[in-house]
Amino acid sequence: MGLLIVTKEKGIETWVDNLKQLDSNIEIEVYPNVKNKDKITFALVWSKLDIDFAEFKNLKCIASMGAGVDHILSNDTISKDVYITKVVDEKLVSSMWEYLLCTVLNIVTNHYKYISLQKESKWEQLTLNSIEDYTIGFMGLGQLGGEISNRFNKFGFSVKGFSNSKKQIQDMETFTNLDEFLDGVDILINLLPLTKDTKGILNKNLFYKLNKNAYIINVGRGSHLVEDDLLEVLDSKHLNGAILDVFEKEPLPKESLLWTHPNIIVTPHSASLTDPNSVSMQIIENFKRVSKNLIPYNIIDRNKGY
Ligand code: OXD
Repeated sequence: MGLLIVTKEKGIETWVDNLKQLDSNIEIEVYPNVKNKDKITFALVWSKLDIDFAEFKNLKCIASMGAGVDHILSNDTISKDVYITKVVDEKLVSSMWEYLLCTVLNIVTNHYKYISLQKESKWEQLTLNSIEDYTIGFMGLGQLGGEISNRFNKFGFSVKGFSNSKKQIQDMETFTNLDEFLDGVDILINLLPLTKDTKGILNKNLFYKLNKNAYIINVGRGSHLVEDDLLEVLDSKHLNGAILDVFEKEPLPKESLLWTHPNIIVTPHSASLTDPNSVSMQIIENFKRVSKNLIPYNIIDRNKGY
């Protein structure tokens, strides 16, 4: 029984140390330096890598290092019998909540606009707004979206939620019809999973259904957004701004127009990051479960894509 780590990102040593501390007998290999492929029963995967999972004949489970699994599902070498799991972790929820709260309050208090005005040494008092003036629309009401939309609701914002299947969230209007959901939204937050149905969902057509001067916050996946459409609608002045944490191509290429657009804030996929210290325990638990032929926790539905 062996565990394989597959990632292009840094931090491999932290994962290895944490996993070994929890199970000193565990055998860990790091892709692509695999001595014995037949020993691997469990893979812990982050980046989209050109790996042929079919070569790992005894693989039982592929665990995402994050909440998203699109990087795994885009690999078509995974047998139907292999479980795919995602991370469910309170720390992911709390860091995403802090990022979004800070972003939304910067919008409400005009801080993004004041930063631009300061660059031109311009003293200009903008209209004072308050949280009651904004309706936030949450796309995606899963573990992150469900909990965080509820926190915004309790904070005093008017909140609407959209999801593929109907969700009940206390004191919140939820929709499965996209047009009904978009009507009246001032700040759109995307936390949808990336599937064939949601790819490109943040497009021109959708932007024009939001209130004039609305903001887009994309913390889902880069491929949800049609970048050229966003630039066009920002320049048409229908949208006021966009805060983007995820991109079609990461790291965002130096020549991307998104870096320099005056109404776009770019952050480097940092809204919420998996903390190996917090998550290693659930990885070990699932590694042990599949070793005993038990179903792992937090498996995703491959047909739905999340
Ligand atoms: C995740 C992410 O999927 O960080 O957890 O994007």
